[in-house]
Amino acid sequence: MHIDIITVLPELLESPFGHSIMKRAQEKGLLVVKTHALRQWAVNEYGQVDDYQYGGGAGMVLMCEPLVNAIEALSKERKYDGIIYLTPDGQTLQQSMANQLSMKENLLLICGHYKGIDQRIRDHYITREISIGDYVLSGGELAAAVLVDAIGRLLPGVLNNETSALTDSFQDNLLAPPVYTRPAEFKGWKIPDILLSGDLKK
Ligand code: 6GU
Repeated sequence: MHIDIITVLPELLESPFGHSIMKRAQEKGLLVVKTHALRQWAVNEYGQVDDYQYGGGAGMVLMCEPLVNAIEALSKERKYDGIIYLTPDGQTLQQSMANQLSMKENLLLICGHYKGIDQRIRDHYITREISIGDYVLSGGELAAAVLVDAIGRLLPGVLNNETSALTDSFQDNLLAPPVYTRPAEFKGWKIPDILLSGDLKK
């Protein structure tokens, strides 16, 4: 799977995919994540990508032109199965949505910032709007990181048996049981006897 991310803050997305399972998924060639700084499509030499909103009101809005140029440039490289805008007023991310998206080949994620992006981009390019919960973040980057992690770990071959997604708490809508590791007693706190019984089924 190939995921492109357009952002005004590529630095914010350097670390989330550089460790653990996301790192391994990329090393195995199962996942490619590329961030693209929106500023390379700025409208002037000052690197401008945002402007005041019509009608007044506080906060800047990401402009049409840099976003259109970014989307068009990246769309020449590959055909996207979805152009997703991360926004707090989008559809709330759920496991079923992650499952569905993990079956796509190419995704383009757009991170909003400040007051968001010009509505015309949403009207003409965005195929899906996703939120990661009912609270407001400063930008879509952290939400994009959450989405990519949720999708990436589902790609066939990314997880091994031990970490299989099929036993995840939310995969079957059941809560996972509590887990313990050695020692069997710590500070007088004992693990449940049944775990020491040697009976795997129980
Ligand atoms: Cl996708 N973006 C922002 N800015 N805030 C959020 C969010 C997204 N999801 C929950 N809060």
